[in-house]
Amino acid sequence: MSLIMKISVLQILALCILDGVLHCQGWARHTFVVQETPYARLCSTKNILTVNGQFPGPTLHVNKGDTIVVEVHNKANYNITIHWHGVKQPRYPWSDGPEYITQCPIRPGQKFRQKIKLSSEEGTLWWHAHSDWSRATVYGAIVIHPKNGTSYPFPKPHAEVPIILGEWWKKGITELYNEFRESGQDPSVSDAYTINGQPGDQYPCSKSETFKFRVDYGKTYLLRIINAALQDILFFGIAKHKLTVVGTDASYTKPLKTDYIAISPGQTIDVLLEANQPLGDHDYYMAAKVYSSANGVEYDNTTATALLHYNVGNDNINPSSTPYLPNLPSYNDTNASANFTGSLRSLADDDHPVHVPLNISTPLIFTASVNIFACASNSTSCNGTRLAASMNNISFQLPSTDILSAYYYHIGGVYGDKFPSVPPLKFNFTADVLPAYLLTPKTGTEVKVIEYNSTVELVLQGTNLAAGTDHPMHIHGYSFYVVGWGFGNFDKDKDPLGYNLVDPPLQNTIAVPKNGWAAIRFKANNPGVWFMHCHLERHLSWGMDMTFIVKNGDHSDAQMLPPPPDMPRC
Ligand SMILES: *[C@@H]1O[C@H](CO)[C@@H](O)[C@H](O)[C@H]1NC(C)=O
Ligand SMILES: *[C@@H]1O[C@H](CO)[C@@H](O)[C@H](O)[C@H]1NC(C)=O
Ligand SMILES: *[C@@H]1O[C@H](CO)[C@@H](O)[C@H](O)[C@H]1NC(C)=O
Ligand SMILES: *[C@@H]1O[C@H](CO)[C@@H](O)[C@H](O)[C@H]1NC(C)=O
Ligand SMILES: *[C@@H]1O[C@H](CO)[C@@H](O)[C@H](O)[C@H]1NC(C)=O
Ligand SMILES: *[C@@H]1O[C@H](CO)[C@@H](O)[C@H](O)[C@H]1NC(C)=O
Ligand SMILES: *[C@@H]1O[C@H](CO)[C@@H](O)[C@H](O)[C@H]1NC(C)=O
Ligand SMILES: *[C@@H]1O[C@H](CO)[C@@H](O)[C@H](O)[C@H]1NC(C)=O
Ligand SMILES: *[C@@H]1O[C@H](CO)[C@@H](O)[C@H](O)[C@H]1NC(C)=O
Ligand SMILES: *[C@@H]1O[C@H](CO)[C@@H](O)[C@H](O)[C@H]1NC(C)=O
Ligand SMILES: *[C@@H]1O[C@H](CO)[C@@H](O)[C@H](O)[C@H]1NC(C)=O
Ligand SMILES: *[C@@H]1O[C@H](CO)[C@@H](O)[C@H](O)[C@H]1NC(C)=O
Ligand SMILES: [Cu+2]
Repeated sequence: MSLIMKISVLQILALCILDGVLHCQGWARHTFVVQETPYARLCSTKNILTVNGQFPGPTLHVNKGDTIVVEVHNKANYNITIHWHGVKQPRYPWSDGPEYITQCPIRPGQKFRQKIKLSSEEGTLWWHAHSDWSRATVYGAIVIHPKNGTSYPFPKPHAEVPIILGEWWKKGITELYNEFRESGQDPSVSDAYTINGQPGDQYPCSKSETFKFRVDYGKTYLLRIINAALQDILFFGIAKHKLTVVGTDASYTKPLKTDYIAISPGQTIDVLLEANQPLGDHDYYMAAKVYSSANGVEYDNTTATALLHYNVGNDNINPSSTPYLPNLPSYNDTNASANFTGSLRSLADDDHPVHVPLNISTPLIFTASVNIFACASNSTSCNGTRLAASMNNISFQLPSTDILSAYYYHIGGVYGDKFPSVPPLKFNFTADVLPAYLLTPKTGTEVKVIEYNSTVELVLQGTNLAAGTDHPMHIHGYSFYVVGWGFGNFDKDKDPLGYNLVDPPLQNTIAVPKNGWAAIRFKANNPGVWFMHCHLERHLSWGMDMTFIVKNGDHSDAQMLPPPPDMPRC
């Protein structure tokens, strides 16, 4: 035991010596202190949960393939966990973070050393809290640089910046969450969207703090855009400037020139911005606003802005001039959202080959539905019915101890292994009118167990139960190829003929279009317990979730690594 410890210490030292300084690039250590911090926005101040007092939280800079260590200290009064969104954590689900799936919460006063194991990811990812709705303010960027000696598959930008989109409520997040839980209805809509934590000058008391990005005419910049909003897919654009998409979810794409992007909660999109507008006396707004497709569901119709400012010798912007605003699609423009998402293509060149599974061993079809339950009989605030959500008609219930330890230590009674491979009932999923008897799902904590190295095709089918809308589905532990999508019901005979098996985008989050479907493929070569869920926080809380258990392979390098000694306990 102590010999092993000594060897690993020596290995770490060796890496440090190779780097030539007392700073170990490959095994960098960070400390995240989760705490309550007062922040003023929209003319009032409230305490929010932050990491190290920063909002947005600190950016982690890593190189492709690194393993880093983050020691998370919980100095707040709430349970917390941290998830490294899009980091596959090969064979090591222990640090993945979703509460009661791979770990018990880090309780107030406790700490947890998390190991973040990067592998093939390169580009932009992010980290966020994964317990209740604390991710509303507990988030930050992960910037994954190319390995030393390699570079971007595009000319090196003059500079780069994370652009993190978020959502702000005047009331506290705990209050918002408790009201949502008690009412059984949709949550209150946000009071503002934010860009790097700032709503921008379309909102009161926000002008002086507006995020400002300064550029030189003629240069090209890399924007690493992250949607950290709780509840909404967003449109984003910059007035009079084209964006060239070059990556999504830490995987490069073929360059795609566009006036706007649609970005799902959970998703990241890297774009190049050419500062090519004639010098004038105006600034240009970059702006984010909602895409909300559910009929009759309220939405926040405000617009967050930041400024794109050209450095001119003597800063001759006329202070009374109004910056130009971008023209973004209308809040309900499903075509604009689906069309953008469907236009992404993997780079698929010699240095960035695609490995789409072609021989599928495990075909799966999961529906994603919004549902309705009767109120609990003892509820005083619930009015007749409450909203719920499900996949394959099971509304997922979080257990009270984590599924990963239950699996690893063979503890019974925590979860069942009966998650269905196909919808238990076939109906016209996207019909305009559906019978009421379909509306109420079952509840349960069911997992889908799959063999190591299975080749999985999963068709995610949206339904029009309760209210059809888009569902940004996110899977932990994997990236997947999006081989097809469409509106209406998936047709297993016709739709596969239209699949893109040549250069489909590699993502970890895919917006399943309103009353439509998306087909994804991945090879199940990462053993462990991996959560899959809608990244709209209200749908996640209502149960639009499930869990995969990917079994160990025969060889020792195809098996889960043992847990760290400081796993939090329930
Ligand atoms: C990266 O490579 C360069 C030479 O290509 C070398 O000078 C530098 O020390 C390397 N940095 C690290 C962190 O390995
Ligand atoms: C947003 O909605 C509010 C309330 O319905 C309305 O007063 C306002 O004009 C709307 N703003 C925009 C920009 O559509
Ligand atoms: C979008 O909303 C506008 C009014 O707000 C409505 O006129 C239009 O029909 C809607 N479009 C779709 C596709 O629902
Ligand atoms: C979306 O596209 C379909 C056909 O491609 C068209 O029928 C429909 O009117 C479009 N909707 C909007 C809101 O543009
Ligand atoms: C997006 O819309 C454009 C113009 O309407 C069309 O040419 C293109 O095929 C659409 N792309 C997708 C993926 O639907
Ligand atoms: C496809 O996979 C099955 C096992 O799942 C195997 O028996 C078969 O040989 C494979 N076919 C091809 C063409 O690789
Ligand atoms: C209602 O009853 C359930 C158990 O039946 C319990 O878990 C819950 O805390 C109760 N809620 C209230 C508001 O009393
Ligand atoms: C309760 O539901 C009824 C019928 O749907 C509705 O008329 C009433 O306004 C609701 N009350 C509250 C407090 O939401
Ligand atoms: C399913 O519902 C849609 C929308 O109402 C309708 O257009 C379609 O014809 C229906 N499909 C079947 C097979 O009934
Ligand atoms: C879901 O299961 C419940 C309980 O068995 C059933 O009443 C309902 O019709 C099912 N709904 C769907 C969409 O399968
Ligand atoms: C898993 O698949 C890879 C190739 O895709 C192969 O090299 C490896 O041997 C397989 N492992 C097992 C345990 O089947
Ligand atoms: C915090 O987590 C512990 C361990 O799971 C649990 O017993 C406790 O109820 C949680 N506290 C809150 C406020 O959720
Ligand atoms: Cu959803």
